[in-house]
Amino acid sequence: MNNKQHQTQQLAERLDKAAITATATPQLSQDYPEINLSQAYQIQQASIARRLSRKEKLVGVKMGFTSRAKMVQMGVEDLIWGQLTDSMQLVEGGMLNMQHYVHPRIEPEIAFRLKTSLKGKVSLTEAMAAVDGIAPALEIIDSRYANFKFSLTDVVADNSSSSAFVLGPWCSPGENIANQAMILNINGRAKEVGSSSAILGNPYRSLVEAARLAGESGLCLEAGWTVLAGAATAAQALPANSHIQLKTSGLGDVHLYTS
Ligand code: OOG
Ligand code: MG
Repeated sequence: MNNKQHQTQQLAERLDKAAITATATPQLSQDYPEINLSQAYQIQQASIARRLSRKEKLVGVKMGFTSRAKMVQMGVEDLIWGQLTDSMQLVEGGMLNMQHYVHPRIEPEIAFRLKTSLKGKVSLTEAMAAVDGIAPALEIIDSRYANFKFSLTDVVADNSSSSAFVLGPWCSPGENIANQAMILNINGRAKEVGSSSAILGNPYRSLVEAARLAGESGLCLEAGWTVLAGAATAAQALPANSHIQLKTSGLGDVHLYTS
């Protein structure tokens, strides 16, 4: 193992431990300004390998910064992606234990379920043909960095803040997803109101980008996987002892409780 590979493993361990212990860690870019995007994805990959060695299973990928609202909120302009494992999935209407997270936030999203694999450059039509279900989804993001502040390489190394997700009922992909109203309610109050069209104009475009970006790292989106298209609005801080609901105009709702 050369020095860079050793550093990649060490930083993956640092981020993995920060996640497991729900303790914030300083931004990697402050200590190691030389880390580039390619090494950041290698750190992400190494942190996922640690999860897989603990018997977690890869179940999909998530896209980030696919809406203007998210780019503006976090000050990052590039599309990013991260990986989802089975242990991150919560049951619909389930309870999230806030003590397992540093400073979790909640996002209103759309999820795709794939019936066939997608790798590399695919057309919009090919991406649509690979989907056998679409669902409203809540993503819980939790940056492992202090104050939820990071650079592009920091957030990529940190698996794009992935921490948990909840899927609502699967609908047929024939439903119109390009112009769904998305209302994020916290304790019965609308905290974010947006449209699925905020996600790259059409959430299916996010699936095209997911296949392309994962393909650049040699990863194929597999049949049966879930792909989260990215938040349609800015994220909201997740309060304790609360009821969270995403209401959509035509895809149904998804719920979560926090302790
Ligand atoms: C990065 C993850 C962004 C989304 O839906 O845009 C993301 C972050 O904001 O911490 O999940
Ligand atoms: Mg998200």
